Amino acid sequence: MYITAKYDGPAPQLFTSTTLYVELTDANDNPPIIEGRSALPISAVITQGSLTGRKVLSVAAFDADQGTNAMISYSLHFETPQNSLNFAINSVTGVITTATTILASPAVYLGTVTASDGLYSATQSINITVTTQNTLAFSGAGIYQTSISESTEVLTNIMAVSATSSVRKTPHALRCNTILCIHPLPA
Ligand SMILES: [Ca+2]
Ligand SMILES: [Ca+2]
Repeated sequence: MYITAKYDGPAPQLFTSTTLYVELTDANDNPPIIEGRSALPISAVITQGSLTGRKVLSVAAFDADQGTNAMISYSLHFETPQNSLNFAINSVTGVITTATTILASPAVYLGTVTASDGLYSATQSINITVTTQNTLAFSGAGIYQTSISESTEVLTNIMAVSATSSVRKTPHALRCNTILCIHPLPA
């Protein structure tokens, strides 16, 4: 913009002008906004035994300001503080990963992700469910041995083996019993 000065004294009248440069700087007047923010928790499911560094979920936010006023830092807090030992959030990317091998199961972790620009912040609740890993194992060492006579009749039972599910233990064990038989050779 231009500035003009005018001399109103006795003649002659005088004028002079100069240029004024004004730099408009950004003010931090916009809060971070979480993309797809929901009043309900964002849910994720992982399996018991998930190793350290496994991606669980991510939260992203944008900010309409510029420069440092739009720089967002993410943090993660759990309702039960010691659960923070199990998960970590990348403060720059908002990606949540396991921070240890997840052994607890079944379990539900309730937490809140905060996106902050240093002045304003936005939050999103999260819900991480750990499901039990179901494995099936033969009883004992899983190695079986027996002997039969060469004259054993066809369809004679020679041995029973069993396997147990890790999910359904006693008294409601899921038990699969298999009878090994001698079958006739295919025609
Ligand atoms: Ca901002
Ligand atoms: Ca601004």
